Amino acid sequence: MDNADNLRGDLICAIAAAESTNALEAVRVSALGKKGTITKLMKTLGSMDPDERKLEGQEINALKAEVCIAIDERKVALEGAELDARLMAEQVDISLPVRPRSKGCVHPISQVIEEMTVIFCEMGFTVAEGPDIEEDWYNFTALNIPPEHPARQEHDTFYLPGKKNGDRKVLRTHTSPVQIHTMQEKEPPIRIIVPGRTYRCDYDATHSPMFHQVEGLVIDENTHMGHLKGCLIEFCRAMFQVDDLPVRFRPSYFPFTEPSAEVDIGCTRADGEFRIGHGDDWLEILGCGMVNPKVLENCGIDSTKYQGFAFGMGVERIAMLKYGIPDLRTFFESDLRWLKHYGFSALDVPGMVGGVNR
Ligand code: 2NM
Repeated sequence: MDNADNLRGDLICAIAAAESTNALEAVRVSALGKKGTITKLMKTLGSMDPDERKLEGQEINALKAEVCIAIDERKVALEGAELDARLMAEQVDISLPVRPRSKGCVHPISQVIEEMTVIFCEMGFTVAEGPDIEEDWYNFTALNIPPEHPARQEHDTFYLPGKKNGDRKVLRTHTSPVQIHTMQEKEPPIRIIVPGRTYRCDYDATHSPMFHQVEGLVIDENTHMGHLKGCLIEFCRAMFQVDDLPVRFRPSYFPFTEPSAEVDIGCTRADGEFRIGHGDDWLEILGCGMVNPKVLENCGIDSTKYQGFAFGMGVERIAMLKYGIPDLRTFFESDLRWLKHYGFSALDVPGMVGGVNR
């Protein structure tokens, strides 16, 4: 009896004094383990006479139950405190900046598409996308490109294996099929730009079989050539960061626009140095025009009510001019040293507020 009472006092004190779950576990083992004090006390029951054993047995079982409850309660308290301490110690400051010397970087093509997107989105355009594999009708016919047009020839277009010529699929040769889908599906006003991969069967120092385009389309009730000029002059100046950049519209021909023009920007080529801006030379950077009424009608748009303009440019060419990259083929060689040299920090996100102009 005395034994049990003493033990109760000692154990309750030890449980309360345990400062950690580990210390508490040690107390539990010292009492309830194989060689524990309570276990030993249990073993003394065997040598007692039946009456004594009954009394002592109840006493020891009560002690055991009391100690177990005290341990459990202490355990809950200690685990809670330990979790709180760990949560405090393991706090992660998610506002910390990324380590500046991170390994990856942004490919110049991605960077330039992002820069163009920011400029046009500031003007109220939204981004539209579509599949790389298209039907012949969306890539050519709807765009007023006749069956005998050279662009349709086998040596310019990647045709996918198909049954009849009429329903064979192509790798899109421009992103214009996305404009066709948009005009079919949406009521004007339409203001979209379409960045994406395009494909032509051509490979030399200035042509890659896969390349990138950004095209744009505006359709509204009173859209005219003045809107086209203002929009594209503004784009050229923002893109090349020259406020008074000379921009020239030269008459041209595309089946999908009438009238059509090619756009040149001013540049200097003196003593092997090349600069965009004022100078006595011109550099072609994009094609544009008023959307041919036939194209509008092909898409179910009433050409007596709506007009629009469209434009298209090659992303690689503009990236080469803006960032002084001399060889087109290097864009697609996945050379990590090249990428480190010409690539952009993932943190250098273009934006009109201090972004494009950095
Ligand atoms: C260019 C040049 C001129 C163009 C036309 C269209 C559409 F679908 F509206 F007819 N999309 N893109 C276009 C016009 C593209 O790229 C040099």
